[in-house]
Amino acid sequence: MKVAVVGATGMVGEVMLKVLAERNFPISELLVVASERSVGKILKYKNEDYTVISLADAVEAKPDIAIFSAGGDTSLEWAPKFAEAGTTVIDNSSAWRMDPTKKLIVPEINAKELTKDDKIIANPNCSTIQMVLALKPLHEKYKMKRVVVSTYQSVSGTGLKAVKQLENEIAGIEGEMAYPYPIGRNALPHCDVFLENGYTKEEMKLAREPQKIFNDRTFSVTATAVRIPTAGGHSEAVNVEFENDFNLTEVRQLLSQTPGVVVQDNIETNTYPMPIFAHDKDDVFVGRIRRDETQPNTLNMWIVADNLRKGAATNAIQIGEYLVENNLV
Ligand code: A2P
Ligand code: 11C
Repeated sequence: MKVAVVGATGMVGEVMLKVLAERNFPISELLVVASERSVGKILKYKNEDYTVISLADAVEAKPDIAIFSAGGDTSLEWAPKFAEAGTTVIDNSSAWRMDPTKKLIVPEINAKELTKDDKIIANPNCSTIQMVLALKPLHEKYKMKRVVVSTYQSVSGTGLKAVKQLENEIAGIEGEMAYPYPIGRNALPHCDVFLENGYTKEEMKLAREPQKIFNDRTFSVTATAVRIPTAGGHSEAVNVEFENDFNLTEVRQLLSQTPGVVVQDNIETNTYPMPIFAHDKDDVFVGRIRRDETQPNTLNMWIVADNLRKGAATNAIQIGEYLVENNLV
């Protein structure tokens, strides 16, 4: 496959190159693409040097697959140009996710929807991916009615500038601010921009994307998204009400048997998911599994994943793997 990584110099782009190499993605030619500012820069892939090229040159090269993580505006402008040239675009931005003509894919859940005609495929938001992966086997078995999620999101989700802000604060250095307030020793109930309904865009991604991924509008999700001073890894407290009752042993069993999900749940040994355990891993970790004692058929759990991996790069590359394995590119 001729593969382009668009946004290769960015935080997610860097992880994409790493994950492509780790998984030995079948690449015959690799194009690393970024803004004009970075053209000519050298990036490493499998210990070899690759020179960053522009978007225009990348379109002309007609790659089979282009994996984008270069922001929504770049995707809106350039994904259609690649698609027109015959390239299949897997886009990690929020640009196309809710477009009814585009599919929103978590491979373990709905890759079967993909066909050769899907030229722009959307990768869901990081905090959505880890939540739906854990909810999938439970929804199939007990049928979800309502989900209440509160997130504890790392600064890496915002990008390099936010990582730098946290590092500067820890080192006591004054520098550029990515957030309107300090993030060290703080918690900001403010991820992405505020919308007219009083929610943030991140909260509305969590509310809307799961229905599209499950192709099911019979359940609803409400969210509060909070930024915390963690370098990497998003955590979520998830409360789910089901139509049907469950038993906790079976819930743990269902989750343990789900590809991509790892149960870490033993209060006797203080075993529960944390960002420091999830770091650099592709799995989604679930623990603190317990019954909500305030109402029937309701479960509480704690879900953690590396937001740059399963939440972004790994999920996008798994979509690419599915396309290749099923001759869809
Ligand atoms: P560049 O490094 O040249 O600015 P992050 O989210 O970590 O900031 O990364 C964003 C990625 O998207 C970077 O690789 C960045 O390239 C790329 N990017 C940003 N704006 C554009 C643009 N207008 N055209 C192409 N790539 C872009
Ligand atoms: C965050 N979820 O941590 C974001 C980062 O819609 O893909 C990714 C933004 C997106 O703030």
